[in-house]
Order: sequence, then structure tokens, then C-alpha cells
Amino acid sequence: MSLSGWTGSNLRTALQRQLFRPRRQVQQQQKVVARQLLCNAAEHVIIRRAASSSGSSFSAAREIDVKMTDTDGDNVLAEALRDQGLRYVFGIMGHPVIELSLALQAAGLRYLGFRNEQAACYAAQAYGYLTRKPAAVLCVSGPGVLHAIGGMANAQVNCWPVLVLGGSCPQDHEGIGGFQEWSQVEAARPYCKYSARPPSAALIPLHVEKAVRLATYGRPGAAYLDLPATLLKQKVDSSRVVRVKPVPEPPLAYPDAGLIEQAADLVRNAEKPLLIVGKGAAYARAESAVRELVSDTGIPFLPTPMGKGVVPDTDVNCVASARSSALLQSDVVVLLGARLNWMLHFGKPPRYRPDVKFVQVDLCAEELHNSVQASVAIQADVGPAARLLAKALKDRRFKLSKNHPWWNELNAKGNKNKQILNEMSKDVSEPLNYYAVFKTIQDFIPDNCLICSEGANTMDIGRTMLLNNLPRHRLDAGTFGTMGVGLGYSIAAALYCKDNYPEKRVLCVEGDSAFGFSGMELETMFRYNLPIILIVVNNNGIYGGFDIETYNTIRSVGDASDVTPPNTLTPNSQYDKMMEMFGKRGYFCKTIEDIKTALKASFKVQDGPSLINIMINPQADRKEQAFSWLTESKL
Ligand SMILES: Cc1ncc(C[n+]2csc(CCOP(=O)(O)OP(=O)(O)O)c2C)c(N)n1
Ligand SMILES: [Mg+2]
Repeated sequence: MSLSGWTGSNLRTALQRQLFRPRRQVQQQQKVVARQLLCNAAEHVIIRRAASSSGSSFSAAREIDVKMTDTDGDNVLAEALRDQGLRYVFGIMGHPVIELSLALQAAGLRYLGFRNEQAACYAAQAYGYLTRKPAAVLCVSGPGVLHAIGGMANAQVNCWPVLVLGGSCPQDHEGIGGFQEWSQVEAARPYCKYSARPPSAALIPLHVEKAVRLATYGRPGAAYLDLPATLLKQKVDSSRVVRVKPVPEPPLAYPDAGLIEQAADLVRNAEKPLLIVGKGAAYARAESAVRELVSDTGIPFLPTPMGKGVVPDTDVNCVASARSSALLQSDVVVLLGARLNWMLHFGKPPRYRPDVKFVQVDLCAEELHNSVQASVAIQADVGPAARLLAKALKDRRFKLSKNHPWWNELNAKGNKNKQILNEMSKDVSEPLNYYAVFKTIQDFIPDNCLICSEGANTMDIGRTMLLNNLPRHRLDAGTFGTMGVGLGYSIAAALYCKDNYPEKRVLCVEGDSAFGFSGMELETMFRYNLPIILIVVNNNGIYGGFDIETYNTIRSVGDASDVTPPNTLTPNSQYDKMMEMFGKRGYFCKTIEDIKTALKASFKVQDGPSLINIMINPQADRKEQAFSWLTESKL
């Protein structure tokens, strides 16, 4: 017996049975089987009635029992996922979820095999963020689930819905050292909103419904379902499988009208009001309400990294180029689906005035008053809250004129910063700096691109230089600051575009270190023909490295592990050569012209990924900042 419990030949037979047929044929076959099962069920009822009226023997009753089990856990689960409206499953198959992976496809779900469960889980939650419907992650027992937990934690911190399905060892192997045995329900629990093992195959749909509901209702997050081999293989009569309706859309939470009035009074009397638009507003699809609030009131706004695009970065009221000043000077800050965590420097000095007042709008009551007490704390969806606040301010005839001293101050600062960036991006001397590279990319790409990005400097500078004018068009390391998310996010984004906006392209901008965390998902992109444009901004290290001569000199003095600086990666690595594994060519760029040529060629490719490796100065840095990116702890 092989490790997987499958011999080569029975796996081949199963695959032949399930896979080498077009989807329609598979579905037709399913219908035939379903019809057959219905007939069988009717036949069973007749036999059972006959048996009970004639006082049938034990063996006849057993015969009836065997006939009464026309489906199993694998198929019940696959159909329950489909019936709850799930479309995609990402994962890695293996024991005990091999047949499940086949059943998923047979039920009409789309299954994408990844190279690591963590990346699959990142992809699934990005799909959840983009569509408000979770995708599922399929993992084998033990290490498979453990890998996905990294993704679950990320989803919880980002508040994105995802459903993780973990195979687990047969229940009769539990406690005696089963293959990949692990206490998965308990292990998953701290990283999700719902962690459960359905008690029987017939009850699986109930737990799928609950998992989907908990992942998407209230503050979204992860849900975990544990699936022992014995449960997946359990035979059950389909008439006994619990019937559950699809989860309705989450309810919209309206704000308390009195609190909106209080917020409007506070804003009207402010000297320097500021709106901060977070990814909660993006998830809530609140763009039209927030855009209206901004344009009706003329209040300056700042987006958080993934709040970018809810209101266009190019909007006249965007003060991203004067971010530090806006935060430091504002006397009333309105938070729209943005949390006062490290990203917003906890709402405290030295990044804010000591007397700043906050109006907080958040779907999650537990988030209210976090870090500092809000003057007005509103538990609501961002859409209705923004709409009602705009109306309350209109009733008060509030409109901040562009000649207001607050605007003059912000414009002066913003223009100065824009000028500095402009100067830096004009410096195209080689090796290139970040700003010159990003200016070239920004000038080239269509403005409906969905941008995924990770790294440190690459992500931070890219966020400033690459503009988003549409909501949910930026996916990055997020609140958890996770490296390794980029390729998974891009795959989800590419599927989302393929299904809904085939004209849109996905750009995945990676630091060279960030790329390394999940670089092998390039093969996944090839396998599913996803036309993602991958850009690696290569500075030979984490935050930066060394040129080849300095690197060699440093390493010549001792053993590599004694002397190699921890931030360094091998200089001039040709990540672009990975394309050759798939018979394609990548681009190794050192000049602006190289980048332009590579971008032009890559945007023409429609049936698979492209990879552009851009060498920059390993010592290139960010524009000097008034504050370090992470506000120092005062404890
Ligand atoms: C999972 C994980 N491991 C490690 C880190 C620490 N970390 C932060 S940024 C970063 C990589 C930065 O280097 P790179 O991606 O090359 O971008 P650069 O700053 O060089 O442009 C690392 C390893 C992290 N945030 N997440
Ligand atoms: Mg780097």
C-alpha cells in the first residue's frame, strides 16, 4: 500500500473515470446517476414495506440497508458546497481527500491545484474579498491543514471570508498514532470564527451552511470544517441528507440616527476634518456612498493601503501625498471601515494631535473605541452610514471650500511631496531607483489593472506610485503584513477578472524576497493559463542587499553562514529564467527601455503568466520620511 492509500492503478482508474471527460459529459453522467438513484430509492421503499409486512429475515433486512446507501460524505460535501454558491476550491489533493477533489469537480465546482496550501488559502480569501463569497481550500490531514492555518490567520486579521476543508485521519485511528493524525479542530479554532467536525455525512450540509454564514456575516473571517476519512467515506441514503437553504446575503446594518447627527455636528464644527477610508469600505461595496460623501462635503480623505480606489487616488480631495501632515494636524477624523491599529499609528501622538476626536464607523461593535475612545462610535455598514452622514452635513449646509486654510495647508505640503517624488523618478541613472521604475510602470499600465503587491520598500513605494482609481483593485500584505500572499492573491484576481472582466489585467509587483515565499505558484499560473504579469523588483535582498562585488568581498572572510548578512539574497538572481522551465522567456531588465519593452510584450500575452525581473540599486531607499513606518512603542 502506498502512503496515500491509493495504488497507482486504482488512482488512474478513478482519474480516468472522472477527469478525462468534458464537464458537460460529467454533469450529464451525474444526472443519469441521480435519476438512477431516485429509482433505486423508490425500489428500496417498496422492498422495505414488503419486508416489514412479511416479517423478513435478517439477511434480507441487511440487503435493504446496503441498497439504502446511495451516496457518501465526499459527494454530500461537494454538493453542499455547490448549493451554498461556492464556485472555486483551491488546494492540494492527497490522502484522505483524493476522491473529494474528484467529487468537487464532478459537482460542478472549479478546482485549482496549488503548490502549497498556504498560497491556496491566500488565493481563496482574496477571492472572498473580491466577490463577498468565500472560496474553499482543500487540504490533506496534518501538515496540509497546518500550512493552511497561516492563511487562516491572515484572513482573520484582514477580515476576509474563507472556508478551509481539512481531511483528517480515520476516526478509528485517532489516539493510536494515525497517519498525519492531528487535533485539527482545536488547532484551527484560534484562527477562525467556526471550527467543527460534522458528526455524520447526512449532517454535512448543515455545517457547510453554518461555516459559510459565519465566514461572511458580521466581520468576515475564516471557517474550518474537519473531515475524517471515515466521514468522507461514510455511505448514506440521499433521502436522509439534511436539506439546507443557501445562506442569504448578510444583512445591512443601519446606523443609529442620533449618532449620525452627533457625528455631523462634530464635523461641522471641526477646523480640520479628515476622512479615512479603509478596506472595510471596499469590502462593503460602499464606493458610491463614500464618493458622494467626499464630493458633497469637500472633506480631504486618506485611503488605507487596500482602501485605495474606493474613492479614486486621482480625486482632488485625496491627500495621500500629505498623509503625515493630514494625520498630525486634523482635529476630527472620521474612520470609514478603517481600524486604529498599527497602520493608522493607533490614533495617538506623535502621529496625531493629543486632542484629536474620532468618529468611528465599523461593522464590528468590538472594534469601537479600540486604542483610543471615539467621540462618536457608530456600529454600521459603511454604505448607509456614509450616505446618512452626507445627508446630515448637507442639512447643515456644510461644504469645505477649496480656499479653506486647511486645504491650503494640505495642498502646500502635498505639492511639495509630489515634486520630490517627481524629481526622484526623473533620475534614471543605472542601477535604477524604485521611483524611476514605478513611474515607468505607472505610465504604461491601463488604469483598470488589478494590482497585487508585497515586499517592504517595493510595496510601500509601489503603493504611493501606482494609482488605484477603482475599489478592490489593490491586494497587498495587509494588516498582518504577510509576505508570500502575492502570487495566491494574483491567481484569485486573475480568475475573478476572467469570469467578470476579461478585459482587465492583473499585475503582481513583488520584492525579490517576497517573491521567494511562493514563487513556485508560477507553475500554477501556467497550468491554468492565467495571464498574470509578474514583476520582481530585485535589490538582492530583504529591504536591500549588496552588489555582487561587495557581497563576494563580505563572504570571502569566512564561512557563508558566519558572515553572510541576514538581509542578503544572491545578487543578480535571474528569477526571469523560471519562465524557461515552461518553455517561455522572461525579461531581465536593467534600464528604463528594458522595462518598457518587457511591459509591452507582457501585456500582449493572453494565455499565461509573464515575468519581468527588474534589477535596481541594492542600496536604493525610500524618500526620507518624517516618521519611521512603524510608530515606536512607548511602553
Ligand atoms: C511571512 C513573513 N515573513 C517575514 C516577514 C518579514 N519581512 C517583511 S518585508 C520582507 C521582505 C522585504 O524584501 P523584499 O520583498 O525583497 O522587498 P524590498 O523591501 O527589498 O523591496 C520580509 C522578509 C514578513 N513580513 N512576513
Ligand atoms: Mg528586495
